[in-house]
Amino acid sequence: MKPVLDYRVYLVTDTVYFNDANIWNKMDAALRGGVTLVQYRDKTQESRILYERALKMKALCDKYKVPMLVDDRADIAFAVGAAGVHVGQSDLPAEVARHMLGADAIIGVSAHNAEEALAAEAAGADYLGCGAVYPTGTKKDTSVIGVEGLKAIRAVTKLPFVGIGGVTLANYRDVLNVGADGAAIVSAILSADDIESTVQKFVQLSL
Ligand code: 3NM
Repeated sequence: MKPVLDYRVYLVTDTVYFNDANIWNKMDAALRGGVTLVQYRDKTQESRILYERALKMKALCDKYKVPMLVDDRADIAFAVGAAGVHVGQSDLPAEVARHMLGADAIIGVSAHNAEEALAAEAAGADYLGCGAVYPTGTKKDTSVIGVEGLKAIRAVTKLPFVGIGGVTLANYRDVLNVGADGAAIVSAILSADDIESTVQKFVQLSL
């Protein structure tokens, strides 16, 4: 059966954080704090390293019973038994990821506007990642769509979607208030001084 995911506080990783030997303690703190979903996203590594890190991340997520998705790489998602994959507009098409991972896999698709949201829905996406909501230093090749952009996507689809890009404790409620089911967050969690309590605050705000 396809799992029902909780998109509220969706932690996404970035390659730079894996340069820090402390990354696994940071992930553990985020999971202890209550992140509801994790995406292993690591753009610039060779497949063997991706596989080994994804396997380690999956074991950690399993300890907290939190589902894990893999960015871009359906093969790595399959190899480690992840819940699914998240694909961007220049990654494998959603239909192909679905064919590779099966009916019960979660397939997330990045959508920057209503047209991409409708195309993703037609392709069988389970949820959408929409952004960048706010300016972000974590991903260079994106542009800001604002909460207005999220509203336009909410107007055309009933699929669950998360806002991504520049989401912090200060603006998280604004993202939920325009109808997003949650937010996907990198730096506001992984760069926080106290990761566990920061995640607890996001969770509190989501209630
Ligand atoms: N995708 P932070 S923005 C991975 O716009 C990613 O599609 C984006 O990082 C998009 O929470 C982004 O540190 C990075 O701003 C989000």
